[in-house]
Amino acid sequence: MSRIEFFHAPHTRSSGVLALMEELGADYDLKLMSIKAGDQSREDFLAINPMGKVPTIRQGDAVVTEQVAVYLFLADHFADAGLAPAIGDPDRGPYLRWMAFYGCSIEPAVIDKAMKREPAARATSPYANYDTVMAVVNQQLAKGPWLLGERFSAVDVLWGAALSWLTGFGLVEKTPAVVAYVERYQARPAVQRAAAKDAEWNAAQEAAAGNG
Ligand SMILES: N[C@@H](CCC(=O)N[C@@H](CS)C(=O)NCC(=O)O)C(=O)O
Repeated sequence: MSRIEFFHAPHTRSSGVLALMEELGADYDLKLMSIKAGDQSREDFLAINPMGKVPTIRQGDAVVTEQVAVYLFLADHFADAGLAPAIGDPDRGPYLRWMAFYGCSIEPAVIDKAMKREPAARATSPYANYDTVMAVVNQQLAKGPWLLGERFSAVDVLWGAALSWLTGFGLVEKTPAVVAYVERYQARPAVQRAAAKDAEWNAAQEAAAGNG
């Protein structure tokens, strides 16, 4: 079977996938990119992901893009790590629900709010409205410790990484439930290893660009 190639740029949405790789103990070929240097717009990368976005995964000719698909794919591929409830497991449905909720509801809601864009009418909007999204998220996180209760899974890496940057940029309110969840996520050794790698790569890219 072909090896997994991971196209990653430090301090971006692919940083969560880097943390997932650490959590999974995954073996992969790193393709390090710099957003500032414009690597995402290079022809050779656009031939793989015409959206010019990270995270991007390639295994042989199979390309996986979009965070939710990437997390699902990797957690299933490295199933021995136990971060993906299997088909038939009662946690599988809620696991898929919170994966999809991320891409379909919280990201569009938060970006619309940050850009001060009025959401579409409730009946048409994919996420109802921002306040409803955040109320539902907070209610779930307050049950804790993880989105599936006691069971930590790949969906927590997606949400932990996202809520880290969303609260960091002030795009999501730091409620007690959100803060406690982010703290639990950031305390994980795998997440800390990924953050250290990312910081090192980011510093190297800055130095190469003459900003170091
Ligand atoms: N829909 C994509 C969004 C990924 C995304 O926006 N990635 C940003 C980094 S945070 C990116 O690659 N930006 C480069 C660019 O658009 O030039 C996903 O869910 O993976």
